Amino acid sequence: MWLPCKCTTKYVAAIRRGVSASFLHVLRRGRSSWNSAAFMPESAGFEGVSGRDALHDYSVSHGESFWDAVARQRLSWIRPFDAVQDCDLSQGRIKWFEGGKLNVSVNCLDRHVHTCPERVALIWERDEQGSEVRYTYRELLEMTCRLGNLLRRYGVKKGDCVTIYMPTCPLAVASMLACARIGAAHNVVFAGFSSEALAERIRDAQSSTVITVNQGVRGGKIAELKRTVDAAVQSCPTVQQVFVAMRTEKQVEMTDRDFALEEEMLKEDVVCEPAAMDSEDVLFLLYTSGSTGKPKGLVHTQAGYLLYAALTHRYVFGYHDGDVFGCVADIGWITGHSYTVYGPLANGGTTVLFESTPVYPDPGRYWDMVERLRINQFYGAPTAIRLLIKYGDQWVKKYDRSSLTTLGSVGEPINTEAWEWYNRVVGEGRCPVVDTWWQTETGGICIAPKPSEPDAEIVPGMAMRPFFGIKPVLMDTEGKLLTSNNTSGALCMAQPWPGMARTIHNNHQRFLETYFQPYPGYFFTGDGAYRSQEGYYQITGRLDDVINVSGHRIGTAEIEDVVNQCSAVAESAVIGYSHNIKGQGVYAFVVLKKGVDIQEADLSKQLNNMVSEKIAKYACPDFIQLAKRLPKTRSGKIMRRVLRKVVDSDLDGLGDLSTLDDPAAVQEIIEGHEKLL
Ligand code: 6R9
Repeated sequence: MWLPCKCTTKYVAAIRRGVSASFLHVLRRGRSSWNSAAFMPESAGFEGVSGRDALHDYSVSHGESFWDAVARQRLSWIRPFDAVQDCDLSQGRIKWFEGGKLNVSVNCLDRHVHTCPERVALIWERDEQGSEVRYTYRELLEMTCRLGNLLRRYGVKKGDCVTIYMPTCPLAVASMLACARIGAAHNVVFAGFSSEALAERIRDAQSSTVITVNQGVRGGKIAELKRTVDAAVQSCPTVQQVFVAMRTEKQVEMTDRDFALEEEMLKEDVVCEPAAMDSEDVLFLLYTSGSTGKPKGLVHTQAGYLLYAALTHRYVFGYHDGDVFGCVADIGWITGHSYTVYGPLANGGTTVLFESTPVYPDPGRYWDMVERLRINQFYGAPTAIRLLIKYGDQWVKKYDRSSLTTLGSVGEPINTEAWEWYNRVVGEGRCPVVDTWWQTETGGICIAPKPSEPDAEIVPGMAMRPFFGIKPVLMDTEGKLLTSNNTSGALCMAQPWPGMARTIHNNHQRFLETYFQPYPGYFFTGDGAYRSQEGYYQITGRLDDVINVSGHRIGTAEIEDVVNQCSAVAESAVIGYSHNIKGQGVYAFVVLKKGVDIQEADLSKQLNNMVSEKIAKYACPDFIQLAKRLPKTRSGKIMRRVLRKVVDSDLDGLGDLSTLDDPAAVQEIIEGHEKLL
């Protein structure tokens, strides 16, 4: 694996000499605006606005001038934008900062190299505890430039899409930034996905180039990532080259199409001219699950996404220059994109790349890391917190956590017990716990307790306050706006914001249908929420057939698709059920084909193998219940609502069963469920 080299200062020298006039102009502007430490209201001239709530009101009622000022201040532009926004939610049209030109990698790297080249950008917390490696901004820029030049040499152009199938590591970050530098889009695929899931994403993105590692190392276990890529690219005719980085010493089989990444990088120059990108050019695709059909490649663009990631990173977590930010999410998810990579780097921060698991080599791993790296803001998932609670407080208390100032939570609702433990045991009651609600679609955090006035209350388990520029609303089942407080409904957004996704790759129609048609004029999140008497938001969970297993989003339809491919299976219905560690677990109802005789243990083995091969391990069913038939409506639709109630043991809540084709099916399902427990 590429290690930092202390001797090359060529890039810094090049910057000082002046790489190109326009480029230096960008750097100077970046520096001067960057150092204005004060938050927006006064410095940007929002007259008469003081305090957090007034600023929030202003950001919503004067969105144009708010985002105009923030975008000019926070980003370094090659060419300033002509218009702040051209959005119409009723049409699903979202455009920000048109006419502007910029380069995201310049914003994340060069401007910091110009002012403080030796500041640490990345701390790679390798799986092997205590072997962390630091990379300065200068080193990360060099790595990025070499990679950018390499991609260019292999024909990757502006507008192409590079698939990155790597664990969280510096070369993965440099690969993302190298794409941004030359104007290619990236498509990071979570390295836990199977070869089929990877192939599907490569094909949809039509990548000519894949970047991977020989092997991954996580929790002391080896994952044969190159082998997974080999299997995937067999069904991906667009792939022309695969670059393979060496995470371990192990030599892997290389074909004519494969190239050793580090060796190739050594041939490249450390200066790489950044492409001037339009604000609305694609920065990346990221595939995520929906309630129906195949995973969708959500598209994020350059300026709006970066601005929103940077702003939320700074203000939700109270990030200050010199802090160490520890987001433990994998870069394969949006959290890794926005809060391991883009937000912190745009802010010139020091960001931790966590390669391991919360329990490796023991359940003290996170807190040992906090002590060793002096982490100030820690950002993790409730599922890990719930897991760690089980092991006891001693694993936390063993380590010095005095560096911590803020604790973040993301990915799923955080239950009160987990919130209290995080707050009391991990944070010693001195660190605000920020439960952050957002989605791949939203690009960055939309609802969180911070920023707020210093002494403002935080209610356990509540995401609470909309971020600047965010206007959440609740809708009833008829699509009417719920205006009062102390009410629940479908969570929608009434106004566009710069970080929101622009489309689904190759399927704009699906984008419109999923997010903009359910409540015309609004962006529909797919989640339900409760608004308290005080006006605070609490997320109650998905309203569609998407479930959340250990913070990983998965459509039940995707799992059913695989289960139904099993030769013994006639049909199936998959639902989520409440699981005390994972948040939700996977429960599959399976109807066998007539005449099939199979042991339940064999069926379970077969289905687990199939799901982990076709999707990923986390999507495997925890329970498989055999059923003679599934409860259906007269029009043949499976009544999942009934199945959910049975599994939640809420038989009083079964509701109206009059549309059922055959009510006896429900009784059978209830009996089968009781037997399984
Ligand atoms: C960032 C991320 C999005 C879905 C989202 C919601 C759930 C995320 C949450 C939360 C309750 C929170 N979710 N954060 N639910 N409280 N703080 O996780 O993106 O993978 O796209 O998942 O996750 O259901 O709709 P993504």
